Amino acid sequence: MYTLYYSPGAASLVVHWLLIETGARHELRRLDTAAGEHKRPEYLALNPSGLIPTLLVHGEPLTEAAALVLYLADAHPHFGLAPAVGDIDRGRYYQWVLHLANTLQPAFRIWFYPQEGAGEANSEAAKEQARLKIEAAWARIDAHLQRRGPYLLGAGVSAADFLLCMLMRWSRNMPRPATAWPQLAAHAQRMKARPSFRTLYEREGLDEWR
Ligand SMILES: N[C@@H](CCC(=O)N[C@@H](CS)C(=O)NCC(=O)O)C(=O)O
Repeated sequence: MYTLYYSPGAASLVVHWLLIETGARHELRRLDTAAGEHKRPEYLALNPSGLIPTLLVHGEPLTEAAALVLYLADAHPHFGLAPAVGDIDRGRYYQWVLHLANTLQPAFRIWFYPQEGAGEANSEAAKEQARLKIEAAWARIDAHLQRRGPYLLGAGVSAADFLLCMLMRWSRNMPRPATAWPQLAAHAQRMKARPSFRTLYEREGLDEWR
């Protein structure tokens, strides 16, 4: 039994999506970020960084969205969302999940919280650097999908594609969203066509980027 602490559209989205996709039994605890619920002592006891998401697995807290993606794919192997350990595709899978988590996600953090890195006075410059990094990542992934797609690992979807799709969603209001790149646009369309995506949107009360 899982319990997901989430906020609509936040980094918890990919975890929620995989819980739905795998049919895993779970309950949701919505955090009101405007009220600072994710900074209260009871939540910090679960996630000392005060960030979203946190997943309770049989009552034990796990954090870091990408780690939760890897964990859930392995915990529900019959869905085939992760290649076998030792297979070269497993290496490629790690490569993509870590690339997304280490390169794109931190750049989005700067895009959405530009004051964090270099202070309020330098927010615009920080955002501009983040935008360039994000766009460079889209170009790289788009070229990869063109050569080796339609999914990150080729013919079959993996948990990495869910993470990619969440990050693409975050770019929807940027000057050049991910879907400006044709292979990424096709990837997003395919991922959004999954029945689990509709359920996810209903449960999180989302409307944008359908
Ligand atoms: N590395 C963390 C980052 C999570 C993160 O930045 N979450 C954002 C929401 S998308 C958050 O908690 N923001 C609220 C805050 O920073 O106060 C993860 O992947 O779980």
